[in-house]
Amino acid sequence: MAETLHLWRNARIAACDAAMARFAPGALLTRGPRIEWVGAERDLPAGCRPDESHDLGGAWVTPGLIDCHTHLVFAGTRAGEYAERLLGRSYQEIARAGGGILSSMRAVRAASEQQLFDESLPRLESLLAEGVTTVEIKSGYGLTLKDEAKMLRVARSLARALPVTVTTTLLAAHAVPPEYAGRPDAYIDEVAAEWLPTLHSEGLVDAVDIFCENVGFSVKQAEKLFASAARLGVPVKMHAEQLSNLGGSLLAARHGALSCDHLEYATAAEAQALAGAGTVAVLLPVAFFCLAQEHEPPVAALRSAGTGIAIATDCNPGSAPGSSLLLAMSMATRLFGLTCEEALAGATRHAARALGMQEERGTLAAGKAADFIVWRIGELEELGYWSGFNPCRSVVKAGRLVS
Ligand code: DI6
Ligand code: FE
Repeated sequence: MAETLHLWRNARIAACDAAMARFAPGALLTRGPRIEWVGAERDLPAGCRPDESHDLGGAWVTPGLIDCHTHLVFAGTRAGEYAERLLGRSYQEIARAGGGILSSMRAVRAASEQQLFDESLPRLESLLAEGVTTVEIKSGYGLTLKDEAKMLRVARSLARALPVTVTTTLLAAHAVPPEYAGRPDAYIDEVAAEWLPTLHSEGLVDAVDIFCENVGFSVKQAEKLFASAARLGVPVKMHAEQLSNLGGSLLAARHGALSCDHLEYATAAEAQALAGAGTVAVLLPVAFFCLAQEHEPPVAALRSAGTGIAIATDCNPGSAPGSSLLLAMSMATRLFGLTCEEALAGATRHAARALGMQEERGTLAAGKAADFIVWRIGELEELGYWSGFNPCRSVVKAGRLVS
């Protein structure tokens, strides 16, 4: 049976493509889960006979937002550590004393798969409610083969529970687990040689990531992991230059990583290298804010190098306890100096590239997924302006109105 043709008309459309094209009044034609046509209403294909027509009343429409960096599957919170940080203890001090990521690890290991799912679901619901239709979810709090698999399976089940596309990233290289204390090289060898191939063969891994940092792993260790990923054809990503500069981003560029994330301490030369490799710079302003960081990412250098800049929540219990991409976009404008338009492109087109999904998502164009959002806003710049208010009116996921 032919799939139903839907016309969504009388909209102000922000395609979020490279030209940031706008159509007003604009229209979209969708057939099943795909966009068939998008443009100005007066250019609608002659003789088009939609099965259903929806008048959007002049509302703004953008692609479904994409949160390309989250750790949203976790158990418990680290509110106690936050209180300590407010009193002056640093994130690194807490990590070195066995708290931080290892404290979330203990909570995740102790949680059943169902508990982990139940605790994580509201965070994904919160993203969906504000127009996020694609989310990347990392593991990294299990730190055993069994518990990393548990986290990744929960990420997959969340995708079945809600109308959100989920991509999974193996971040076993997040911290050295107690079983390998003092032996980070042995741990990376195990992850590279055993865990990654096993979890990949189970269909649980869409990409691999590593926390390259003075409290995380070295560039050399990252290289080992990336070599294993390359053998399996798994794309790589990297947390780099967040708290210090180890030069991980240069390795990420050499390996053609999908994205390099954080980058507060990155240099202009590193921005250039990322641009040359087509690696997206993912900025995470909520973590910057919650860690009270002062060293800003080199936005001017990224811009002039032409590096794609994506914005994500980094939703995690330690450095970014929150689940609002709209807030992250607003923080990206105020804290990092992005324009509202750059923040919107960062949560759509560039975020899609950071996940290797640019052929299917991130812009409104014929052939792409019919994921789009109808907003209750008067000006497009309100996306990037509201700081703790959600103007999402409706979500269309794969051609279906889901909220
Ligand atoms: N960088 C981050 O911002 C998160 N992980 C990472 O590598 C923080 C994770 C945490 O503190 O739980
Ligand atoms: Fe992160």
